[in-house]
Amino acid sequence: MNDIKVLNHAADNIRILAASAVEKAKSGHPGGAMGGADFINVLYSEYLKYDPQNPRWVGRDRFFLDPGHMAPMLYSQLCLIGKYSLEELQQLRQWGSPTTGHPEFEIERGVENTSGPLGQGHVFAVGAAIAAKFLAAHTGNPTFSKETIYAYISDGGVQEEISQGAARIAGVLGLDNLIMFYDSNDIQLSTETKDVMNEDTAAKYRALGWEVIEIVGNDAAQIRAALDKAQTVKGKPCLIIGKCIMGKGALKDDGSSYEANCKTHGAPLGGDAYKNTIKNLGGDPENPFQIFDDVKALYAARAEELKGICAARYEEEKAWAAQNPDKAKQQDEWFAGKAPKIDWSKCVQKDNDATRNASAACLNVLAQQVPNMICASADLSNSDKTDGFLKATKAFTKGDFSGAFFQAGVAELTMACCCIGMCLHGGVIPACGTFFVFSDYMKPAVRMAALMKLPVKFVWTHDAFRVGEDGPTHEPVEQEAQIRLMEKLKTHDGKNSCLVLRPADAKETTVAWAMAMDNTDSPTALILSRQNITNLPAGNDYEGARKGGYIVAGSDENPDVVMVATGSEVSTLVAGAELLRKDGVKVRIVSVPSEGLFRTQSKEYQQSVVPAGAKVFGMTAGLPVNLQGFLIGAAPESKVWGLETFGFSAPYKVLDEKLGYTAENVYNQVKAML
Ligand SMILES: Cc1ncc(C[n+]2csc(CCOP(=O)(O)OP(=O)(O)O)c2C)c(N)n1
Ligand SMILES: [Mg+2]
Repeated sequence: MNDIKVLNHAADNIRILAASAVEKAKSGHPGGAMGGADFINVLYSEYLKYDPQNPRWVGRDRFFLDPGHMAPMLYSQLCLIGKYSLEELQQLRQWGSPTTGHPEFEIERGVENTSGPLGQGHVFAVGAAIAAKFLAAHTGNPTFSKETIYAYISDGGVQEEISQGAARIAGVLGLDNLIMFYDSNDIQLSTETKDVMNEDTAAKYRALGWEVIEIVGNDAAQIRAALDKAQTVKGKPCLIIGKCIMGKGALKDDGSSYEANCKTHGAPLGGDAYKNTIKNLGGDPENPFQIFDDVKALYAARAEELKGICAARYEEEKAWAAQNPDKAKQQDEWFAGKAPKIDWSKCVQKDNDATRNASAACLNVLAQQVPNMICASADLSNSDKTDGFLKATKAFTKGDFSGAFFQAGVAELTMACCCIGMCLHGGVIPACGTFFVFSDYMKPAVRMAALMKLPVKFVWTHDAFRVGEDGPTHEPVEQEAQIRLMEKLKTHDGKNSCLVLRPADAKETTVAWAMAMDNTDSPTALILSRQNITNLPAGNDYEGARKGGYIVAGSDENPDVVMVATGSEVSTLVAGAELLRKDGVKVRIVSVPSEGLFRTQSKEYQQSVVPAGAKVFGMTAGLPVNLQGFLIGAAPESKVWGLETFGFSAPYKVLDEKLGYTAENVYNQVKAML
């Protein structure tokens, strides 16, 4: 047992480092970091099980930070365990520095998730806890049952609506491998918490099925007792509510208390206030970036302890692997994150089917062939057709994770963040479905998945106004344009941050799913139709979809017009082309499931599909902007037929007529161009 005095000294050390890093950067958030220092210090010095030599150890405990603005606390803590140097800490928020303004996912450095948008970080922890339960059930490796997922949430995260979904899911599924610390410091960015919040948070979480422990969050002994108790809780997740003091130990320039003050939330303490604070905490304002000797000794001793802890766990893992060599090999493959091998010949598509049904056929194959895949739906599985997956497995229930389906309830953002958390945990491949129009509720998570390069699969059906009778609330118009912006947005290594595929018929859907499974670098979105779609012409080379855009079979040589579309509009163009050909017009049809991917092909290839100067006619059931990229360099007569208003409530065939998504309108529009 460590001396409480040493623990307090270490927490003060974190406070000094955090406040000093912010002071040096002249920007950042010292107050929260100083208040949370006691908890994170007790966690890392006595509880968190990880292998300093092997940061990717699959059975490690994981720490998910929700309030990314508390980066100085995390970096200072990780400094104490040698993951960042004191020099790097002094470079907080500077160009090229690993100590970025908000933490960015980097397992080697001990950062398990990117955080910044409040609320998402703790939901990643829920997803990771689900993944650990799944892996325990599906591999039998005892290490996964010993893993604890820790989350750290603050007032902002509790206020974000997503916390409701996360708490519900964790409670329903009885995630007793999840321990969350709530840094309840009564202060937030611009107000005191009481001005915006009067809930009984402890009662709320208890009502949702959590064990709740309430403590003084700056008392190391109470933190230790709470963590001890939390480890013993069975059948439910545990919340430790710590009443913390914002800016603990901070003094103003006149030497009076600067604690519990909003001003310390997001600005350096400044000048004499900073100096007084560092002195008050036992540091040297002239040379603040130091680790105290007793703190070094504390963490050196913990490193030794961890050696023993890890050695014992590795022994257990080895014994399991020796008895289960096939499973052990499979587990290694799962954690390597490589694309699984899939025999797509087993996927039989019906002719002229809706692409959501085609997706169900793919998902059924995946459920049978990819044993580490988890599919989710936000209460639409029979409509978004993720039930194709469900039919081959069963849903998770409290205490039983032997299935592979995650019924998320009506909570799209929660579902998406849980899937991200599963990816962050590693070892599993998550997919999740809902209606495309409700992707609006998921965009913040898609962005985080894209930023972290996580291969979550988003399945969005009911892709256009042909939802029909449900009316404009359910008819996506601008959603495709929104999500395709994520295809234009690149990661720092120059790759598209997202792959967005809207396949043109059932068979192209199989290729799209194959592409989604092959894509291990970024999230993939599949945009799928509710209504049936006539197959593309016989002999179509669907493999062309892998280039993002390709010429559809039956196209004419030396065309008078190049017609471009995605999804179901491609078959509308094919129907229109028949009428045009009767008039002697030569037509090329191009299916572009992903313009983003198409733009990564060579200029020659792009030109071979849509030549410069060609007369181009685009058709999209979304905003015209979806295809306007194809007008660049095209003949001036070129145009895109799209939808520029909200949708309407009517049977979809009526809408096709009224809105001009017919062979006749294709004919008329193109004739007017020629
Ligand atoms: C989704 C989201 N909205 C707004 C912000 C901006 N923001 C950063 S911290 C913060 C207040 C957080 O208060 P709290 O969680 O209590 O942190 P503390 O002030 O205690 O450090 C806000 C509004 C954000 N980061 N994410
Ligand atoms: Mg707060």
